[in-house]
Amino acid sequence: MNTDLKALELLFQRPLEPVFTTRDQGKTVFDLPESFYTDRYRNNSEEVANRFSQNVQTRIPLRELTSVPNLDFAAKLGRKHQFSLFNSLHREIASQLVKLYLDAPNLQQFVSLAAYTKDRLNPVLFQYSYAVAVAHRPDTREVPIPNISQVFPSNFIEPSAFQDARQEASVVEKNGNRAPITIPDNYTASDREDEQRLAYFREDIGVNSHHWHWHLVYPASGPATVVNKDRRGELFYYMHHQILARYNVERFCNNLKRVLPLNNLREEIIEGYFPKILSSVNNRTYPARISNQLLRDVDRPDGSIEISDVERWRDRVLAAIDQGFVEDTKGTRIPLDEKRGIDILGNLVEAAPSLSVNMQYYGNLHNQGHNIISFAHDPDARHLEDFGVMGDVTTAMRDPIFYRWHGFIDNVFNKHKALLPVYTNDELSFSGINVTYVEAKIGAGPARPNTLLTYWQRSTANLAAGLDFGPVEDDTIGANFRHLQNAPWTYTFNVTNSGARRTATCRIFICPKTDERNQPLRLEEQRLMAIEMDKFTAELMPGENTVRRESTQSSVAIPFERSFRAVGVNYQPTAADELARFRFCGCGWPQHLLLPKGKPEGMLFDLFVMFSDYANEAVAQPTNTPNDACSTAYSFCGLKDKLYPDARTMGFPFDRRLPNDNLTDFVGAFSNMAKTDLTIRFNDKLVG
Ligand code: CUO
Repeated sequence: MNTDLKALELLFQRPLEPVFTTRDQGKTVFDLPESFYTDRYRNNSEEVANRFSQNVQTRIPLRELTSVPNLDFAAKLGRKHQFSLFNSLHREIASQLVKLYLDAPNLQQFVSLAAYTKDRLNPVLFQYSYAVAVAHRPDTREVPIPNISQVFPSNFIEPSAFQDARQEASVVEKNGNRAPITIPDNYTASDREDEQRLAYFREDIGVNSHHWHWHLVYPASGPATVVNKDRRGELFYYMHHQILARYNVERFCNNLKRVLPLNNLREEIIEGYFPKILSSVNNRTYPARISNQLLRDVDRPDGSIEISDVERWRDRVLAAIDQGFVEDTKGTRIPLDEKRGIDILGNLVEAAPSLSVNMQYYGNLHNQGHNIISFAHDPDARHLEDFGVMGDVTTAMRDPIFYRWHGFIDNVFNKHKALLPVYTNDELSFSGINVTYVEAKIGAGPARPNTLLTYWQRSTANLAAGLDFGPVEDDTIGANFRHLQNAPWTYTFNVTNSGARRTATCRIFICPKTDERNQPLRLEEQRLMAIEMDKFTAELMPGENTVRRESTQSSVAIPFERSFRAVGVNYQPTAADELARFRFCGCGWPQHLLLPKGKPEGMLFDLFVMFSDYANEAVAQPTNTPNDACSTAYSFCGLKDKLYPDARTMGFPFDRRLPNDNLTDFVGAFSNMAKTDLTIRFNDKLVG
């Protein structure tokens, strides 16, 4: 491998250690120009360099910088401060840094720039901006970006596990002999707290790293090439909408009622949250929020927010939705129509400063909500506490309040969608296509059709990249944790095509049938909680067709290995196609949570499938876009460097009101749709 590319990969490792220490399991060290050493080490740079170059196999020489950057713009964010993408100041710093990295004239200069800046910046800021740059530079396509849980594992696991990890690393030197570190189950609260029933979902490592990865692929600030992606505002709505749908359904599975959206910022927040995870930059646990906390105006050195600001923005956004248009800075009205409306709203509500049609007027609704909530415990910094988990995309989904805040945001979008015309027969039908049979069945054996299974599993993932301790010869530390799992299944659909050969888009959803009290849900409720399971194209020949699809092929999920793939040269595949897969592929819902938990006695869902006409939905991609092998989770993450591959609005057909009162009537009215009862049974055992 090209040493520059290797160097880039190694810069993800050991985020808190100076750049001159060894990497790659002690085998590699950078040969740094004298000017790269920070003041602290400059006087004895030779000694330092000698110390770390003993026993190394590879030395990677780095070039002098052709121009040394002025990093004053980043000085406001100290090395030990928490970095937040929701904070406008931090986002602005990151945006400048990303630009600096993207502007590096060639690969060698980019490597040198990254190495030079690494020890002069807040480490989380560095890792984020660096990852965004690696993901977007055309000459770094081959560099794998490690999962955030591997770079900053302490943001994901219970800290007492780290003591074990440290001990294990110093006592047991050899790679294969080290016992994985066990992360305890349910460590954040007792069952006295009802919300704890959802901890397996909120605190899942794969869920949180997906969310981090999504915001890495779709940053709200930065150079236009990075921010202004096809339908990003709509995707912000849709990805978070699906999280809410999944969370609400998961609540039903655990006999809890739907999330109460956080409509009133003046009311006490019932849900407390004590995260018990460490921040890597300052070695302190994330602050907690006690139960029944009242939100207050935030007035801190790095930003002030008044609750009344947020309320005013909310009212303006809602008024715009009711009127059906937004106004840009010149007062020009831009309609919130069926196609573009949701994209405009997504960028405006989030908000992405360069894409919001009028940031001054519609404000920064979603981000500032995160911030106000994240400082509820210390709004004026009198206790010198940093933000809670809601302040960081890496950790926000752990807190029950995340779902209440995003429940409110989702309702804003849903109000817009509800005002659009009901889908017409023309839009919903596909003439000549008749779906006659629907089935989902586990494995190839004699399993009962339409009964799917979930259970607990323990898995081990290597979190070594971010462990800045232990003998350097060996960077393998496994973290062993419990997570939900599902038995893989196969869908089978029989479709009769009475016309010529056609291409169809097959859309699969599951909808809950009843709420937590076993009361039947109306179609209008079901559609808002419809969970997208998969979407793919199928060729339909004249006559009878059988369409089969594996659950593991889902367009929303990525396999466990990809959520938790190991980093480092040793783990990287060499074959070109596999290497391609290995690239920027960490975005995607974790496969092990593809299916809601269900209930021990079985929980009933509607399994819904729709075949629509691909001719109306195909998207012509710009030519010369590189082939990207890791596009399997495109429903939530889009395609790298390409247009979103489905011309329908996201969530179709459930994103708008439907012409019927219940799902049976709806499906009955269209031959290109079908449904069946699906039971999800949860086996409360640890399997495998
Ligand atoms: Cu992903 Cu609020 O946007 O956390």
